[in-house]
Amino acid sequence: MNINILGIPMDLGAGRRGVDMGPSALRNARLAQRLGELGHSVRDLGDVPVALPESVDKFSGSGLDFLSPILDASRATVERLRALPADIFPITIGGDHSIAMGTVAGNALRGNDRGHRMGLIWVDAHTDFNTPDSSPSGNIHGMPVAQLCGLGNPELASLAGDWRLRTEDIVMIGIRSVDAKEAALVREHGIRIYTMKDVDQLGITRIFEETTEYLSDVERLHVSYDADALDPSVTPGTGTTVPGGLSYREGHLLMELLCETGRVTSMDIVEVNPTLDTGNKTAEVMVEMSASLMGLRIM
Ligand code: DIR
Ligand code: MN
Ligand code: MN
Ligand code: MN
Repeated sequence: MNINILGIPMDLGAGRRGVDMGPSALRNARLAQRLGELGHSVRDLGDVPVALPESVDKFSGSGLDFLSPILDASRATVERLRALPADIFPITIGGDHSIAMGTVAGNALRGNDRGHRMGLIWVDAHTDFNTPDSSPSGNIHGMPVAQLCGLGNPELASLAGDWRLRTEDIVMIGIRSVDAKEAALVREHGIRIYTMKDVDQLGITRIFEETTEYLSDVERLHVSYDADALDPSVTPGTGTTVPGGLSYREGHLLMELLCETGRVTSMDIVEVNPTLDTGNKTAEVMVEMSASLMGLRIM
């Protein structure tokens, strides 16, 4: 496969600094080399420019912290991705999870200006379905899925023009932290959610089977993998750890099973924060997760 890596060193959407170093940490953990060893042809496109918080006005947008520079970086992400040929598998590396507004929009528009029907597998401790009205933190990294569905801020909602992610084309796995008003929103919009209770009770294999069946009609399939989906003992280097997450093997198994379907067309790795890490452990684990999705086999 032809894989393109695109870095988005964004920490404007998160409450803690340092997640902008995620792309460097993942490159340092030999992301491109690891995927190359699996037989892929890998190209690193470098980084999308993202403003430094020190260099911009935090309150320049309408009511949301760092709205203007997040819009700029998201628009640049959309343009980079939509220009890629259809046979490329993009791996976008963050950066906080606000980058997914641009990555999902850009991948949806790739090869189709009106936008493909896109399935989204959101692997995360959080549902990231806040709107500016529901969010207790005001951090945009807690809002990307709602924004992609057209809720919330109108400028963030129209990164792909009129294209919208359909609420019935989303599956979330690993969930264990949802804000009160956010919970009402995900229920109202009927988002398919597998909490950690479901992971314990059903197991990853059953969840995978239900997920692929549920998303059987989509044209493209994007996996957005937040490092905090995994248990903090596995990925300590991330800004909003929540105990009781996916085990190392559960994280891998999900990627291995998704790989076997041959249906996944793009991926994000987000929320790797080396300033909170033990060595470069979290980046190393996330590189292995992406290798599993891209064909790594034990034997
Ligand atoms: C929280 C945290 N729900 C918020 N979200 C995070 O700020 O909206 N998502 N950390 O990954
Ligand atoms: Mn997230
Ligand atoms: Mn999260
Ligand atoms: Mn369906």
